[in-house]
Amino acid sequence: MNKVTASTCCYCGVGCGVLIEHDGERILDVQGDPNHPANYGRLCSKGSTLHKTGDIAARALYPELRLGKAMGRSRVDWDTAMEHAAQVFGTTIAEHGPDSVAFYISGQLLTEDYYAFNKLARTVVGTNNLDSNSRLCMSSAVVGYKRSLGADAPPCSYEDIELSDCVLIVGSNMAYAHPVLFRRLEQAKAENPDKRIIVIDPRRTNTCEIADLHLALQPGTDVALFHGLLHILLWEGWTDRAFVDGHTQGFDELKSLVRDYTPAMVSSICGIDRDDLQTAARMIGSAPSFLSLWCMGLNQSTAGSAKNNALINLHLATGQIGKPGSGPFSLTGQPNAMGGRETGSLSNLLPGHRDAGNAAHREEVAAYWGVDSVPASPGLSAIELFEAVRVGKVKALWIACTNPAQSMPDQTLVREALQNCPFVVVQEAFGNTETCQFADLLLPAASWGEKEGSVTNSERRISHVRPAITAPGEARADWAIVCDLARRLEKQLRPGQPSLFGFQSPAELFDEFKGLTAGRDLDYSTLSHALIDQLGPQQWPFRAITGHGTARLYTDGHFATDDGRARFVSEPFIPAKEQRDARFSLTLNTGRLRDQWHGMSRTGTAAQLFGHVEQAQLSLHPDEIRSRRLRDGQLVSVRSRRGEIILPVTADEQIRPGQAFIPMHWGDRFLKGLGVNVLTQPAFDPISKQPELKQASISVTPVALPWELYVLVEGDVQQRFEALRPMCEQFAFASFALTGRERPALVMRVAHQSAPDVAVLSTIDRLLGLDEGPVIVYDDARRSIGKRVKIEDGRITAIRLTGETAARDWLHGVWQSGEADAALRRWFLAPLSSPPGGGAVADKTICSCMNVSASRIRAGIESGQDLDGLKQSLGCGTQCGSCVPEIRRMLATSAQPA
Ligand SMILES: Nc1nc2c(c(=O)[nH]1)N[C@H]1C(S)=C(S)[C@@H](COP(=O)(O)OP(=O)(O)OC[C@H]3O[C@@H](n4cnc5c(=O)[nH]c(N)nc54)[C@H](O)[C@@H]3O)O[C@H]1N2
Ligand SMILES: Nc1nc2c(c(=O)[nH]1)N[C@H]1C(S)=C(S)[C@@H](COP(=O)(O)OP(=O)(O)OC[C@H]3O[C@@H](n4cnc5c(=O)[nH]c(N)nc54)[C@H](O)[C@@H]3O)O[C@H]1N2
Ligand code: SF4
Ligand SMILES: [Mo]
Repeated sequence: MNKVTASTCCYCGVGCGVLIEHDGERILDVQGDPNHPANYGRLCSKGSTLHKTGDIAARALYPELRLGKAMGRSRVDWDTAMEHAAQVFGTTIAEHGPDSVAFYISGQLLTEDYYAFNKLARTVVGTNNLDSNSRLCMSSAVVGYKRSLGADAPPCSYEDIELSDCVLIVGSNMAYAHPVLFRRLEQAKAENPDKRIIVIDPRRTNTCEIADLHLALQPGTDVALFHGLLHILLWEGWTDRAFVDGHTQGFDELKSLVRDYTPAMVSSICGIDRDDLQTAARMIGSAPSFLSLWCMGLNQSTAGSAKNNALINLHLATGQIGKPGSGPFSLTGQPNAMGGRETGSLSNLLPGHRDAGNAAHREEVAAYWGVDSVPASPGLSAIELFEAVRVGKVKALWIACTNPAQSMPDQTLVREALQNCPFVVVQEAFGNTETCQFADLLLPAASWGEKEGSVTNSERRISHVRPAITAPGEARADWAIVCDLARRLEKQLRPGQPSLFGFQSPAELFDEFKGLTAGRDLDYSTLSHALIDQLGPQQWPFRAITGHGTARLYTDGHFATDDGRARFVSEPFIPAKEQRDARFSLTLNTGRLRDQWHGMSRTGTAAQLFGHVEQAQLSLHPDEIRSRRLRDGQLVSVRSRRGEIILPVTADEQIRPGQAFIPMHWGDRFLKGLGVNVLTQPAFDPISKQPELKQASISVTPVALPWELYVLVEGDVQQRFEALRPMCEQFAFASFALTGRERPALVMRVAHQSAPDVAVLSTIDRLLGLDEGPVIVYDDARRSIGKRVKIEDGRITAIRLTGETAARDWLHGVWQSGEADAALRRWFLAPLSSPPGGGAVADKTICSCMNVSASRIRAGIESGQDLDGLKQSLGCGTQCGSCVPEIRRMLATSAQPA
């Protein structure tokens, strides 16, 4: 009998409720939970394919230990693994002090996992060296809220997206990164076309498809833009003097600062039209309610804190906060970035929205935990932490639920750090991530659908995450692993004292943690897992007396500062650290794709999710491609001051000339090289310590790699991938992807200066099963052209092309059609590998749910169909709706005169 378990999606900070259908052992299907207030049943392309991800062959199943850096890891039992870890950590602490060890954790952990890590670091170990990947994500927003409003609390609710008259989306590509919220906004705009939407982003993203105004500002110039808007608001008298006088502080100083930010100056700094600036100010200044939504375009910057505060200044100056449809609303990235902030899981924080640098806060927390003190010495933030590891100050590093060897900037240094670190523990659900390569001890973690706890989404709403099935192999829940370590360390470091880690369940951890929120801005001390089950997900602060949470903060104009007044923050515009110059003449921007999640450990196991974008690409404006004499699809070397990768280049009208974009998802697995972050810079914001992942200067030069290899093979894709990947180190370029729905296949593309040894090709053939069975072979050794196709039961099951690979897209099509017909045989006998009838153009899947390709949509548009017509005839956009912005764009572009 199948069962259904209500839980949440493990991807983004929207925090959608899901209904997991399962048989107790396997997850069979996922639906949106109609009762969950974050999504009311909707899911995006990632949430709705959760059950198709997480291939067991990619999971970490057993603890593995390496006893010397030159050795491989071997399987051990949990007791041996944990005893070894405790012994190394204990000895390191005894010999070098508590700050010689560190924990690097994640916004994808559950609140209970987070709390356990926190208590362990701050009590038993006695260090503030506990930081999370939220440092790369939300830490500028934390600073922004605290400096302006007094507490790290997003004041709004999702319903404000519907209620607002004017929505400013800045540095956020919601259409891809928070699709279910975008869907709500799209629908609200359709119902009320007077609703104004402004998008501020250097790229013309799909989010812009519903915008009334798009300001394509120069990268990193947001502070100047916000100051410029305030300048106009003041000049036009569009500020709320009564609100400013009654509820804020510091306006005069800000006024004198923004006096200099004249429309002329701002339009020249930001590269935007003066009229557009004026229009934006009018939309904001005249709107009955004004909401802003932002994300990494503001946070990931050396001016991240200043950007956040300059934006919040606009809300304070117009009194647009604390009322329906109004307020500054940061979209959180990860599913539980908020829980991390609540439990104090950045090196400078303590649980319950407290600060590690505040003596009174330290005393409160120490008293609650029943310890003499918690450490006062400042902890290391992510970038500083890896640098301390690299230079040998930190000697034992515990990494959980994050993949720094893919996601941190300046990979060359990060990998040097991981390589040099005497002891690296990686607590991971998937055993093949970039960081796992560096693990001396790999601990298999239970993952989505297998673990219990709680998460807080962007609108402060706490959900109960419920397990559907048991974890595979010997994988254990994160909280349980941490408590196990803590109890073993206690024996060494707090001998004879009662354990602080007697927790038997996540509910017990929650119940202890929540006491630390009592009397604080986020107070949810009366909530419990059981109460959430009874009342549904709740927004903090939560009061037991009323029995419900709080939709909106600061409705009485009283802020979380000492005197109750919000603060204007006056900081000048400072340009991004790296500017274009003669050598590195393009500004590289990085960010998300619609269907991939970060380092792809989960989404990279589902062929369906590669349909939209199959490979890593460098996007440049068509003029830039032309003036550099490049061809669309050509391989180029992309260099920054820190490293190099080789990628195909592609023309993209969304990017302005002078700029470039690479998706953030590719590390060293699906692409040869160290991934996009070998290019990015570690420079960080002085207050939030968040690195500038959105701007790095690069150069782009063509590379000549005439010898090509193309491989497509069905079946056992994970195993084949693992086997083929190491072989690609010898080639200049290699890229992998999955393809196909019913019969997933692995695709590999390689390019090199010259043909490799025949032995290399034979090994590849063996790994592909092309060395035996019904294989058709054509070889022209003189021109090093080779074709091999395996046909079983009339269907292609493996392809290998060498020399040149012009027929690859056509062959992919033949494979997909399932029929190896006469055309295939004719092509085989031809001396060249060009496909019959010229080359087929690679077709991408636009609608992933209904499997509708770009070419079919284009044909529909050419036959005169509009969005509704396309939905009806092709079914595209009728399921999760994540592709609708792109279909709108295709309609809009085709409507333009050529
Ligand atoms: N599909 C998908 N969704 C995700 C994720 C994922 O991996 N995949 N990850 C989740 C996480 S952890 C996060 S943090 C969020 C991130 O969500 P977003 O921040 O919305 O996504 P990004 O693509 O990183 O960046 C957003 C935009 O910032 C723009 N930008 C770059 N520089 C600047 C600038 O100087 N100023 C301004 N105004 N804009 C700029 C970029 O062009 C980009 O369009 O997404 C979450 N959702
Ligand atoms: N260039 C560039 N770099 C970026 C960004 C960018 O925009 N541009 N964005 C940054 C941002 S905002 C973020 S949030 C980071 C994200 O960077 P990471 O945190 O490195 O991203 P993930 O790949 O999601 O890593 C999470 C890991 O946890 C594992 N995992 C999944 N579930 C569980 C579980 O239940 N327990 C455990 N223990 N492990 C689990 C997954 O397999 C995965 O390997 O990337 C940052 N890096
Ligand atoms: S918007 Fe998509 S990825 Fe985000 S929580 Fe909802 S279903 Fe998951
Ligand atoms: Mo993030």
